Parts: sequence; structure tokens; C-alpha cells
Amino acid sequence: MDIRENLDLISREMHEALENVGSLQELEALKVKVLGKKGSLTALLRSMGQLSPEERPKAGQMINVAREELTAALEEKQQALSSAEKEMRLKKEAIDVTEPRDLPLVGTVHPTQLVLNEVLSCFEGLGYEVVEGPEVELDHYNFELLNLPKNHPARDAQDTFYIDDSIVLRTHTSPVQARTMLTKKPPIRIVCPGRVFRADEVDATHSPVFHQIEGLVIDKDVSMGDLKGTLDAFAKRLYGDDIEVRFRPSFFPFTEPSAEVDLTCFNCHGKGCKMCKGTGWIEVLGCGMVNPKVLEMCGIDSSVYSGFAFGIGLERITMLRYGIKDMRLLYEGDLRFLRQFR
Ligand code: 2NL
Repeated sequence: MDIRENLDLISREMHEALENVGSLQELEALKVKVLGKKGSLTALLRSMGQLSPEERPKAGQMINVAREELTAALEEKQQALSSAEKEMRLKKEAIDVTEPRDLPLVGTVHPTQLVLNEVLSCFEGLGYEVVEGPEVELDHYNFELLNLPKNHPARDAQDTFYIDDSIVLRTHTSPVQARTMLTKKPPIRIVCPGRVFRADEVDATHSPVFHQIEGLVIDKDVSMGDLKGTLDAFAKRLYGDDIEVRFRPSFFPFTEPSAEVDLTCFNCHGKGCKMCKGTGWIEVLGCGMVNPKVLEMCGIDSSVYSGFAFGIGLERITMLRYGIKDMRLLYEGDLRFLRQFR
């Protein structure tokens, strides 16, 4: 067989084999079989030594042309295979962005925080500043400056968590106001929200940890009328324009006179229902004119200045606002409860 026939045979065989090659691996094997060191075309090239010197250039040229043609065919197949493989991989890895999925978990604002935000923005609108202070307090700020002398029942160990003789967990946020009076000159208009602690049992209306918002205004000529007008604005802003406030005389050591404040029952609007126990009124806070003794102990001249103060139980007004019957729901973190406040 001469070179021409051999080349045609090798070429035909390779083209046939190429048709059936299905992977890059198979293609590589075919390449080795034809063009490799022991490949058929390489063998043909080696056999040229048996030809006469006159025949060699022609044969060499033919083999080279064939080699180029076969290499190009292999190359072309390789391109086709690798782009097919890439396409397959892309198809397999494609993400269907329209596929339905579980909704992401989104948190909600706690009802106590919702009500706190409302109360704070109401008082901020009236020109008050929000002030916070430490939860662990000196007896001096928590009791002494507020006219709660050493033998007062509110200081009994059963109500107060003592850290030691002179340090307590604050039982109200009043020490924040006392600290402000000691460091700032009047006029003072502040609201002090925060956690407070009392050695109480846990039940539907009590918790040893709860939240208060206290307010304090000190200026010249501050009157009980200013206090009533302020709380009236607060009540209407939070519960609606048809809500009224009612003062009942009361007693606190840090205010004189003192009052407990009722609002028109927002459930029955004054008609009388289960929520207000038939009275048409709901008690929401305590207040009064700051006791001159307290002003003096906090460095404010009570012959020049007067002031009012009030204390709101945040959990209580939150429960009233949303009709929550058991305070424990506010602390337990049950998602079925919390998710209702979207
Ligand atoms: C209540 C009663 C009240 C105050 C808190 C206060 C603070 C200073 C001076 C005078 Cl620094 N008073 N705070 C006054 C009256 C009542 O809270 O039953 N809260 C739930």
C-alpha cells in the first residue's frame, strides 16, 4: 500500500471514529491513537525511511497536509464538545428565581415597645426630653432624695431588691429625675422610661420586673392645672378625643398634693363594662405637685420653682390598650402572641 492509500485510510477511520466520540476523554484517546507517539499517522511518518530520497519530499508533504487536516478536525470536535458540556453544566446549575419559597421570618415590634413609642412621641411633641439612667441605683437616689425615709414601708425588704446596704435595683425611674434636678437648672421637662424592679409575686397583673415612664416638669409658676392639661393631652393623643381624665386625691411621699388619675373607659366609653368594673373609669397613673422637700434635697429653690411629676405603669397601659388580660403574655415571648402586633 502506498502513502496516499494509507493516509486516506487513516483519515477515513478517524473521521468515522470522530462521529461516535461523545466526551472530551474519548476525544483525547482518539487523538493519541492517531497522532500520539505510537499513533497510526506517526507510524506512517516513521515508515518514510523506507522510501527513496526522491519520493520522500512528496510523501512528507502529503503526511503534513493530512496531519494538519486531522488536527483541525480534532480541534473542531473539541470545541463542540466543550461548549456542549458547558451548556449542560449551566442548565444544571440554573436557579429558577420564580420558584415559590417559604416567606422569610420577619420580627415584629413588641406591644410594650409600640405603646412606649407612642407615649414618648406624645411627650416629645410637647417639648419634653427623654432621659435614661442606671437600673442599679444608690439608696440615696432611689429613696432618700424622694422623701422615702429609712422606716418607710415602700423600703421594706419585701418590695426592694437590695444589692447591699446602700445599693438597690431601682423600684421606680424617679432616681433618673432626681439626678437630672441635681445636674440641670430649671426649666426642666423630661420623661424617663425604663425597667424597674420590685420583689413581687408573678401573676396576671404583677411581675418583679416591669416598666415605668415618669415625667417631670420644673419651672416658675407650674400649677396643678398645667399637670391636668398635660395629662388630658396625653390621654386624648393615645386613646382618642372623647377620652377625659379624672383626678382622685391620693398620697405619695414625693408629691403634695398627690392624685390618682382615671381615664374614660376606652372599652365602653364611660357606660360601664367588665373592664372598668361598671364604673366607666380606668385608673392609669399617679401624679402630683413635686413635694417642696424633694425639690430642696435636689438643689432646687422651692420658693422660686414648682413642678409636677407623674408615673405611668407601661405594662398596665399596654394591657388596657390592646385588651391583654394577663401580663405574663408580655414577657413570655410566645410568637403566636407577638405576631398579632404587625
Ligand atoms: C404611680 C405613681 C408617681 C412620681 C411618680 C416623682 C418623681 C420625682 C418627684 C416627684 Cl423625681 N414625683 N414621680 C410622682 C407621682 C406619682 O408614680 O403609681 N406610678 C405607676
